[in-house]
Amino acid sequence: MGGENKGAAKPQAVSSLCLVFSVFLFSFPNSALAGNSSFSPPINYLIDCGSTNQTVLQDGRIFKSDHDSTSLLSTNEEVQASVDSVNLNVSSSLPPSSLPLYRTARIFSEKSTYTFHIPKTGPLWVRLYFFPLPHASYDLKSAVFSVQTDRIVLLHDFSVRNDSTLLFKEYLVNVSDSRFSLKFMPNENSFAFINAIEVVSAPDTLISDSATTVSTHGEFKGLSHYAFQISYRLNVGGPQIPPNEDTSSRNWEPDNPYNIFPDGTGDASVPAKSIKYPETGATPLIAPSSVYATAAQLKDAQVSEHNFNLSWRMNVESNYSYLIRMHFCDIVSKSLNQLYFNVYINEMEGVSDLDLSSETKALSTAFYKDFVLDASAITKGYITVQVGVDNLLQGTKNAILNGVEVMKMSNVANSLDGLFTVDGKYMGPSSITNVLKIVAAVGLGLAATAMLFIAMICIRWRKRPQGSDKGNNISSWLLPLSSAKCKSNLSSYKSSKSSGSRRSSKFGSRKSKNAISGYFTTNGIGRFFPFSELQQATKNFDENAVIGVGGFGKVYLGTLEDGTKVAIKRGNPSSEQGINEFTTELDMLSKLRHRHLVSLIGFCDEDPEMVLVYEYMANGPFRSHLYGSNLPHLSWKQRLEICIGAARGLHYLHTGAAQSIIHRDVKTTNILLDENFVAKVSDFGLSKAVEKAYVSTAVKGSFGYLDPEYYRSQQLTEKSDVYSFGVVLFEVLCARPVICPKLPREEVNLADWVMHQHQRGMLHTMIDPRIIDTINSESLKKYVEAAEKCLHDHGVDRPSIGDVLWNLEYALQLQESASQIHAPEDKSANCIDFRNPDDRKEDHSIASTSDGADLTDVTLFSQIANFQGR
Ligand SMILES: *[C@@H]1O[C@H](CO)[C@@H](O)[C@H](O)[C@H]1NC(C)=O
Ligand SMILES: *[C@@H]1O[C@H](CO)[C@@H](O)[C@H](O)[C@H]1NC(C)=O
Ligand SMILES: *[C@@H]1O[C@H](CO)[C@@H](O)[C@H](O)[C@H]1NC(C)=O
Ligand SMILES: *[C@@H]1O[C@H](CO)[C@@H](O)[C@H](O)[C@H]1NC(C)=O
Ligand SMILES: *[C@@H]1O[C@H](CO)[C@@H](O)[C@H](O)[C@H]1NC(C)=O
Ligand SMILES: *[C@@H]1O[C@H](CO)[C@@H](O)[C@H](O)[C@H]1NC(C)=O
Ligand SMILES: *[C@@H]1O[C@H](CO)[C@@H](O)[C@H](O)[C@H]1NC(C)=O
Ligand SMILES: *[C@@H]1O[C@H](CO)[C@@H](O)[C@H](O)[C@H]1NC(C)=O
Ligand SMILES: CC(=O)N[C@H]1CO[C@H](CO)[C@@H](O)[C@@H]1O
Repeated sequence: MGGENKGAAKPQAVSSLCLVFSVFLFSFPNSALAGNSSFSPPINYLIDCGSTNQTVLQDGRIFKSDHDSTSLLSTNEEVQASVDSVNLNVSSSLPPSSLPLYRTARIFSEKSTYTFHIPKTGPLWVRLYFFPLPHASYDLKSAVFSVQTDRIVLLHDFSVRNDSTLLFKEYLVNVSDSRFSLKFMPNENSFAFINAIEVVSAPDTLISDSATTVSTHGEFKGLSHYAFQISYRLNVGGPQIPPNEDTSSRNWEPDNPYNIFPDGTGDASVPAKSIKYPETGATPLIAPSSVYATAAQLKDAQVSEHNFNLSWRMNVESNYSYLIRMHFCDIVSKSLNQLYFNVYINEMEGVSDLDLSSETKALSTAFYKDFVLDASAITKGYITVQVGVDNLLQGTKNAILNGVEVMKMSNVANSLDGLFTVDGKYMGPSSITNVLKIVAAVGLGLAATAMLFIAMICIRWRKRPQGSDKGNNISSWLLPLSSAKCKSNLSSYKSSKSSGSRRSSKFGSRKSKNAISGYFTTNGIGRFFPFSELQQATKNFDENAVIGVGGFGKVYLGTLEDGTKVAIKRGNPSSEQGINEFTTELDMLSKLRHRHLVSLIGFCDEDPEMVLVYEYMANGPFRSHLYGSNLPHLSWKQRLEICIGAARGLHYLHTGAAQSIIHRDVKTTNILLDENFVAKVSDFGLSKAVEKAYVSTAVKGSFGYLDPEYYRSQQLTEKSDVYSFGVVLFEVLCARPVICPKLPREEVNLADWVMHQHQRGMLHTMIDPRIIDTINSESLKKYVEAAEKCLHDHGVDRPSIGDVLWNLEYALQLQESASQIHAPEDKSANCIDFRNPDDRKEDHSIASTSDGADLTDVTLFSQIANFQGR
């Protein structure tokens, strides 16, 4: 772990709400500050882990909470209720100057993954913030864990033992996939934590492929195949340059702590404006002009003695190679061809007679040089960088250095911490070879013992990676959570259910109903309602309170004593199907908790009444916002967000619970919208838990949405839901009923007709005319592509709902980025007040919490989504 970067976090005062606003209104995220030379990262994920609110730093950067980043990052939101997500409120134990990011943490007791969309491949900064906050049930100082990307091990068996140190780790990784994941893997019997994460694009030109090898002076090729950890980044001869003043949100430390003979060093500086960049070579993205505008040089007295090196020493970890980048800019000479000096790294000559004049052809012009220092050349645990007078040549006796960066390079195991690969394979000197050596030395007599030893090693060996992999694979989305608790309770419920003969009487035997209520009480999932309370809540089931009718009976809007509005489903005792659906729904909902599933508040089972009580969804069914009512129409972005929410709910059903669950009745009337237009999937009356790969069952579902394959074969799979969801997607795009008997025969069925029209290139004739002009064509393309795949005849050809979800999110990003490009005023003007009301409404639907997060969603979106605008 070394001493690298400790305490590199820079001081920040607490930002008050007032400050939040002023920062927001009058300054813009880092790129804007840097003016012309700015780089707006196409990927810019800033996450304050474990916080409930977004966090605005003084420099204007906004870190979103990982709870409400759901529009950007997919979440398995089951985690919200979990003990693993803990908000820590201990501002007292932190240095007052520390970044607010350190004030909350998220704790993982199992392997957990953050997954990010990567719209543009290339180099990425990955920045991690750690601080072991005190916590009642977790001693974060004792946490031991690993952190990995898909290919690179960033931290292995890592722990933060010192609770007076803020730890900041910065990496540069190359990403060539459209997804990037960051995995937190606790060691056995331990857990992991993280305070904040940045995943931000780095300029493509940042690292070129070649450098000079210090020990051989040869060329080192293939740098782009390495991952790097930033060990040091020094602005030599000048002050700290904080992230908001850098072109790529980097922090540059002052060099004093590393200067070995500071007495011999004089600082030089010029105004940053006077720094020029050459046509080829250094650019503002390599280092901002403020780095080149300051330098260390020899003090006059030392110059006259001619024999003095300026020297900096930085502790590093042995057994890694390092990329060392030195920045030069001749701001000390009066004219060209006066300054010649030597550059040494670990007492080896890096460059002799470096002549900046011939490199840059002008004074005050930026220049940098990359060196690779081989692991074998680091024998004492540090790197020394020196510049010194070249006594052989004429000119001024001086030497300068403007900046230096030291970056650890990934090793044979693709690791930046240890010799284990991401798969847990050990790449060091083989321990088995060692054992064999022992065998040879000790002789045959001990061979058997040694063999045993080998066997043990092998067994441990096998166990390790598998065990660490298994963890939890509920979903690839952000923050998966164990469903173990659910499972154990589920099985007990299952057994009690099968032992009680539920269908023997109208509502099942008393015994099974007791089992149900017992289940609820032990789990605290729902509340038991006395029937009288529900009578009161609905004014004795007043017909005027009816908001829907289902197979089992009617749904009423009720108001509980505390004023909470709820939807109350009252079973119809005369309907056998109703009872079945009723029990299925109770069964399903009691094990499912997800932000995008309508949740059950409680129930009542006073004979003969059986009533379910749900959260009330103020905006009703999605369909009524599409057609057939006078409600205002939804924008394309809102529709996308609702579809994404519904897809997430279905994805959770298919993959998130102990068993895969097939909804079987996906349609726009079963997608309900809450007061913020957050979509929730409802009506589990027909749902089936899948025990085996296929379930053969009587065909049920809704006409127009029904999977033709399921209809033919009666084999039910998750892909039937995917089909229905594909129909929903076209219904949303076209805003017409899926079956419309009044139309000419070939147009009656939406799914058939839309595919037909699409094949003829006539899709535009079908699109909802109210929004057609606002849909970005790329977004539309992606969306239609996804919808079309869902409607494949054969289930196997259809994507999983997870893939559909992914594509919808991508379509949303494309729409977002397009609106940023076409409406630049939205970006530069502040995003609160000058937008039209329609747009503002959309933002509310993004914000999943009511705490005003919509304010910043806009900016964050513009940063994240603006990947086309470069
Ligand atoms: C921005 O930089 C480019 C070259 O880097 C230059 O040509 C242009 O004039 C600059 N624009 C402004 C507004 O400074
Ligand atoms: C979240 O932010 C809102 C308003 O910005 C504030 O009222 C609330 O106290 C914050 N909550 C927390 C937990 O900091
Ligand atoms: C944190 O704790 C302090 C007192 O210890 C309290 O005043 C403050 O409201 C708490 N903040 C949050 C966000 O809970
Ligand atoms: C923790 O860090 C502080 C400051 O960095 C240092 O003074 C102290 O010795 C460290 N404690 C341990 C146990 O390493
Ligand atoms: C890293 O990215 C560069 C371009 O950004 C690419 O040429 C190179 O092949 C990548 N390396 C790896 C290992 O993916
Ligand atoms: C400067 O450092 C190099 C390498 O460490 C050394 O060979 C040289 O003698 C030093 N020069 C002076 C003047 O000390
Ligand atoms: C470096 O590697 C060598 C041999 O692989 C090993 O003996 C040594 O302990 C390692 N050093 C460190 C600091 O890990
Ligand atoms: C995790 O899930 C992915 C995709 O769902 C699958 O390919 C992979 O094999 C799973 N891993 C484990 C360890 O179950
Ligand atoms: C039977 C069973 O495992 N019940 C458990 C259900 O979950 C609660 C708390 O999560 C446990 O206390 C019960 O033992």
